[in-house]
Amino acid sequence: MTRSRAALLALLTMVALSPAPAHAADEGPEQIVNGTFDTGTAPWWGTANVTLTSTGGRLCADVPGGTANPWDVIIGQNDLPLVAGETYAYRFSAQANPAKVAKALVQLPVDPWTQYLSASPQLSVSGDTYAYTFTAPVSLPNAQVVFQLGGSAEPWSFCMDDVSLKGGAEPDVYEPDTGPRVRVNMVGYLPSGPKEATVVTTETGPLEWELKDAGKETVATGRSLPRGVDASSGQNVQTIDFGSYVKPGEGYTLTADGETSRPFDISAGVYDDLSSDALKLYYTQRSGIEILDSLRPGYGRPAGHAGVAPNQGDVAVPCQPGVCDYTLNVKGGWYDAGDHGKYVVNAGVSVYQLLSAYERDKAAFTDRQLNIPESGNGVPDVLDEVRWEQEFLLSMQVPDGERFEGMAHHKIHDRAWTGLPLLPHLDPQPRELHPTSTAATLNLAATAAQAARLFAPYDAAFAARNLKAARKAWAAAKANPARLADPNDGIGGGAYPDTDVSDEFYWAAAELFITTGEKEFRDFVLASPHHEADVWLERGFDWGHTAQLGRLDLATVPNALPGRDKVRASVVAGADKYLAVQQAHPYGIPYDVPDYDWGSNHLIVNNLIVIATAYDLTGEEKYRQAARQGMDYLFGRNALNLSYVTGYGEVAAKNQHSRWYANQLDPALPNPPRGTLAGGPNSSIQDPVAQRLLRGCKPQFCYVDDIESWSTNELTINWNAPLAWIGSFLTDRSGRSDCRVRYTVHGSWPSGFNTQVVIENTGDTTIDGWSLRWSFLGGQRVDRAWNAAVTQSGAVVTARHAAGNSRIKPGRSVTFGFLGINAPGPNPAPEVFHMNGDRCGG
Ligand code: 9MR
Repeated sequence: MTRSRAALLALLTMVALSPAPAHAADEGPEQIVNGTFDTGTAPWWGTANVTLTSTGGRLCADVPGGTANPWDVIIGQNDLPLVAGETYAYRFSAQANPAKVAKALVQLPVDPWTQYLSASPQLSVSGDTYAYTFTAPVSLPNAQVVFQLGGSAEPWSFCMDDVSLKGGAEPDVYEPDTGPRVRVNMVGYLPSGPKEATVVTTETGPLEWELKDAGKETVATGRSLPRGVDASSGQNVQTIDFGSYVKPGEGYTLTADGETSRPFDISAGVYDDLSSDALKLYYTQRSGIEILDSLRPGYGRPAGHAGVAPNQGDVAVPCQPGVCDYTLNVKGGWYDAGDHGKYVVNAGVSVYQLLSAYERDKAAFTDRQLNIPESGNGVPDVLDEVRWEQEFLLSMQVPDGERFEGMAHHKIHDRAWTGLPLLPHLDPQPRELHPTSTAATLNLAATAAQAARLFAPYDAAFAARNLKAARKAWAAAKANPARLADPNDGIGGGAYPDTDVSDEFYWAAAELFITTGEKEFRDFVLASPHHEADVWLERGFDWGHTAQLGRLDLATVPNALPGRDKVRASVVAGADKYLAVQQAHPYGIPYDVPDYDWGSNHLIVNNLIVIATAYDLTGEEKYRQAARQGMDYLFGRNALNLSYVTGYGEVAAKNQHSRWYANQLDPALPNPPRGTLAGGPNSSIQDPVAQRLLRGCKPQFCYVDDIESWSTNELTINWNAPLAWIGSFLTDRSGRSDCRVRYTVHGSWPSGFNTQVVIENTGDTTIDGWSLRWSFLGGQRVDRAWNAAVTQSGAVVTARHAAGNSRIKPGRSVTFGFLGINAPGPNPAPEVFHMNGDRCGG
């Protein structure tokens, strides 16, 4: 909140303040969450100048001296519901050393900070208990309780316990509306994909099911499979398999146990827009640039943090006091999530995954795909969008000649947390650079190495700048291998701490090796404990677990690592593990942990990405089918009967936590754009809304589509990135075709190379006319070709048959060749070829 000011200006509309006792109110329901501090200090917050600790079941803080006003130091809790006319009993015990007078307030959380209770308890060294009553003059869903502790010349210590606000209405017992008990993928099923649904029922024997078309005609029937009680939901469930029905159509429903599912489609196009929609979020997350309403109707807004008041950034951002004495221009980049912070480690994993989606299938990402300001510049839009963030990452690197030169600052954000809603350009908080960290530095090294090879065909200078920054970051990380982010540095922005950065080292070395082919990086990769470890955690990978990123790229991007077959096999082994988990799960989720993590939805997608990669590596259909099936969970086949992607499915999340897509708080603002993934169920429910509504929840139920539920319902750049990746995989409808390609570099010299390509027809019908497509790793170019017409766009090369070799009979082959122009860096043979749209081999 813009918590620290303005209390002086507040209109004091205190109502009926009187000393205890307060019998009636005392018997009312408790409104404070965690007033006994048995489980740490959440969801209590403090201003940037105090650190809250839970000591011996109390909350304590060292209050700094030298502040002028009571509101210069605050500890508080938000989102307390008040009901007009109700009388409340407010109690707490507190202690001060030396003795002090504090202010205890119950108030409006925003300007004019109207106070409903204002007391000035005299705190003693031995400690006392305080009790007050007041009657609320208004109904309010989000009052705040605050202790104002500032105004003291000397420092002092403060402790409190048993904070209680009783009275008002019994909190509603929250019952999510979960609709019909037959749970389907509300977006739809691919005709050739698996088709399963889940029925929640008390029945333990098989149930009859019917599939009906839009005209209510029954088109298929069968019996469900009892699965017993599912631990992730606590529900007795059965599964329905209607995979044998393949006819495309809209408005199908499934009926079982007297319940009819929400409607769904069967269509080859169900995922056609998913990747683009997921990618479009990044434009409206941009910092430092005006968002044009003409490109995103309803989402236009002025540039945020572009050096225009009331913003205090990001063109010349100082460090936190004592951290550095220079300023950096770190304008640009994407806002991380619903806050205005920009965090290098989270940016890193996001850039990685978007570039990885592009690198997997370069031809699928085109210019003009995303309707962004750069559309039409001849560069695939995804690269333009990623560049917006990568430029920011480069700007976070410590300049030459400064201490920690070459390292990256861990993050830049507001000095104190702000409230909702708050458009980026209206954020008045001072912005600060936080210390450098090894993890951030390695994220920069990894993504800059990736960018160096992927931008090479479009902007050689930018590619070279990235490679230079990557090398410098690598050297700086090696020189400072254990500068860890402070886990307590979480005021005004997330901490993103990580105690083990050996996985970031492995990932960065892998990217640098793929891009340069150099021995130093190869040796580092081979010696890393992560290289042969089983990195496939059941919980998935994320910004803090990045060995998997290196492993996936070493397996899929052409490179000359010794023992690469084993790397590829290890990805397939990981996929087998997730596949087994998914098959055992009655909801088909490749994630089965006793407590769901923060951002569980993206962890699930990341496990699906491992499965999808196994399909790319082996061509085995079971992996593709499993990747498809896993999406059902996100789109409604779940305990809440909810789609977690905005705009997808009949009932979908739409109030993800954000300061600017804050329609739930201000109807003049939009909801998050179509294609925005919600964080999803989080068993730890750290925010007050979730704590009030969801306590004791089974994992799948630990979610609420409320804008204030930041621990279950935020949107982030690192959650939409895997969604964009898997969306692209799902739209890739290429089958495997009966061909084999041998690509041989016969000779190379400093400026060029000579290549022969042999296409063999491994099927039993004649190929009549062919077009072969592949992508170069870096900036290589085709100069001239023979026996084929070869064209190139960016990294994507297309070779079409010549007049005399258009037909390839079964068992026969054709040969063509070309002279290529070398780019700096290695020139390994491409590994993925598409013939007439379908992937060769399998
Ligand atoms: O996604 C992050 C999650 O893995 C952590 O457990 C959590 C607590 O540190 O923070 C999450 O990241 C948030 C970040 O701290 C601030 N911006 C919003 C992020 C998503 O909620």
